[in-house]
Amino acid sequence: MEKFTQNYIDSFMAELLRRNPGEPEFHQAVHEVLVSVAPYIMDYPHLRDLKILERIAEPERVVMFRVPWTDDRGEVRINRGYRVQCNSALGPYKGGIRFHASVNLSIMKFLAFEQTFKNSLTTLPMGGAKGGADFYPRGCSDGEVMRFCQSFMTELFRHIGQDTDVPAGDIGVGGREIGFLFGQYKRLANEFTGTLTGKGLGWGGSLLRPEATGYGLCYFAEQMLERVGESFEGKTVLVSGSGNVAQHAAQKAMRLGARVVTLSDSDGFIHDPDGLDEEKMAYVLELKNIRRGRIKEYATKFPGATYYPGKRPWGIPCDIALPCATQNEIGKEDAEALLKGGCRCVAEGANMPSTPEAVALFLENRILYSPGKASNAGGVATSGLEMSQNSMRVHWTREEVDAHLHRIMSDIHAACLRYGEESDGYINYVKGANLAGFIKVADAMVDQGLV
Ligand code: NDP
Ligand code: 2IT
Repeated sequence: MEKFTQNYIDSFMAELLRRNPGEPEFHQAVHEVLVSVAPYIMDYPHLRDLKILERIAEPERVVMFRVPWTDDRGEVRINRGYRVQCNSALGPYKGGIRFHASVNLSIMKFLAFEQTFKNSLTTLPMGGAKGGADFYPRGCSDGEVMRFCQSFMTELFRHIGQDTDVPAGDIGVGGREIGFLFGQYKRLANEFTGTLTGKGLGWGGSLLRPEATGYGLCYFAEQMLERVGESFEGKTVLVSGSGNVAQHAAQKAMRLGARVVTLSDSDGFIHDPDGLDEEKMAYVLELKNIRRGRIKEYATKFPGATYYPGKRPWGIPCDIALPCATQNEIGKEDAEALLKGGCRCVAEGANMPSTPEAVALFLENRILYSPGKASNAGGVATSGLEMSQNSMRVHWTREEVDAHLHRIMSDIHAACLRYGEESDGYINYVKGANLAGFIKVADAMVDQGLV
C-alpha cells in the first residue's frame, strides 16, 4: 500500500479511537471499511477534503434512553434503549432492533455503520440505523416482553416514522416483538403506517420477509459458487445460530441439495452427520419459534445427532460455512479449523461474525468469503420491499417478492465483482462490498452539501 494511503489510515484510526474510546466493535467495523476505501479516497481528493468517511463514522444522531418496566413478580426493572441514526444520504434511516444482554453503544454504532453500506448495496433508497436494548427476551413471559416493548416504544416513537426511520427485527426481536412495538407505535402516533418492517402478514407485513435474510444469503452464496463452477449440491454445510437467519439459511441450503450438519445457540451446537431434512427442519422451527426451546433438545429428538455444550461448530469438516449467530463468532483458531476441515466458502449471515484475523486468513487462503453486509442484505432489502408495498397499499405475491430478492442479491454480487477483483483474478468481496457501498453514499453526500 502507498505510504500516504497508510498515513491516512493511521491518522484516521488514531482520531477515531480518541473520539470513541472503549468501543472495540465500532473501531473494528470502521477499520475494515477504511482499509477498503482509502485507496479510492486518495484517487478522489474531494472525498478526502469533504471528510466524507469521517462524517459517515460520526452518526447523525444517537438516542439513548431509560426503559423502565415491571416484571411478573412486580419488581421494577430498568434497561437502556438505543437508536443510532448513522446516515440518511440515501433515504430514511433503516435498520433492525436488537434485544440482547450484550447490547451497548459500541455494538449499536458498529451495526448502524455496517447497515449504512449494506443498505446502499441493496439498490433501494434506505439510510442506515440500528437500535436496541440490553434486554434479552429469553426466559421472559409474553407479558413481560409486551410491557418491555411498550415502554421501549414509548420513547422511541418520537424519533421514528415511515419517512424518518423504519426499524425492524434483529437478535431477540422477531414477529412477536415487532407486533408489540407496532401496537404501541400505532397507539402513540395515532396512525397506521409502515413505520416498522417484519410485520405480521395480516397487518402490513410482506410475504417472505421472515425467510429473506437466510434465503438471500443462500442466493448470494449460490452466485459465488456458480462463478467457480460449483453449487450447493452435495456439499456439507455448517450453520451457526438457530434463530431467524440460521433457520432459513439452513432450510434453503438443504433445499438446494446441501447436507446441513450443524445448528447452534449460545449454549452449544448440535452435529447431525446425516444432515437436516424437511421433517427435522419442521421440528427446529416449532422448537425455536413456538416452544422457544434450546437447540440441545434436537439431539434428544434425533438420536443420530450429538450435542456439544459450550462449543462452536467450526471444527466439523465441511465445504461451506454459514455463520448466522452473532459478531466475532469465528476467531483465528476457528478460521484455522475451518480451513483445515476443508472449508472453501464462508458466506456470512450474521453481521461481522468473523474477526479481522479470521478474515485475513480467508483472504490469504483465497477461499470464497463474503462479508455480512453483502450476503445478509436480503433481509433489509425485503424490508425495503415491505415499505414499498405499504406505501402503495398493495400486497405482492411470494413469487414477486422472491424475484425481487433474487435480482437484488444478483445485483449485489455483480457490484462486488465490479469493485472487488484483485490483480490475480481473486474476488475480494470485502473490498468489493465496501467500495460499492461507499461510493453511492459518498456521491449522495457530496451532492447534498455539508450537512
Ligand atoms: P435471533 O435472535 O433470531 O437468533 C440469534 C441466534 O444466535 C440464536 O440462536 C442465539 O442463541 C444465537 N446467539 C445470539 N447471541 C449469541 C452469542 N453471543 N453467542 C452465541 N450465539 C448467540 O437473531 P437473528 O437470526 O435475526 O440474527 C442473527 C444474526 O444475523 C445477527 O448477527 C443479526 O445482526 C444478523 N442479521 C439479522 C437479520 C434479520 O433479518 N433478522 C438481517 C441481517 C443480519 P441464543 O438463543 O442462545 O441467544
Ligand atoms: O442487520 C440487518 O440488516 C437487519 N437486522 C435487518 C434490518 C431491517 O431493517 O430489515
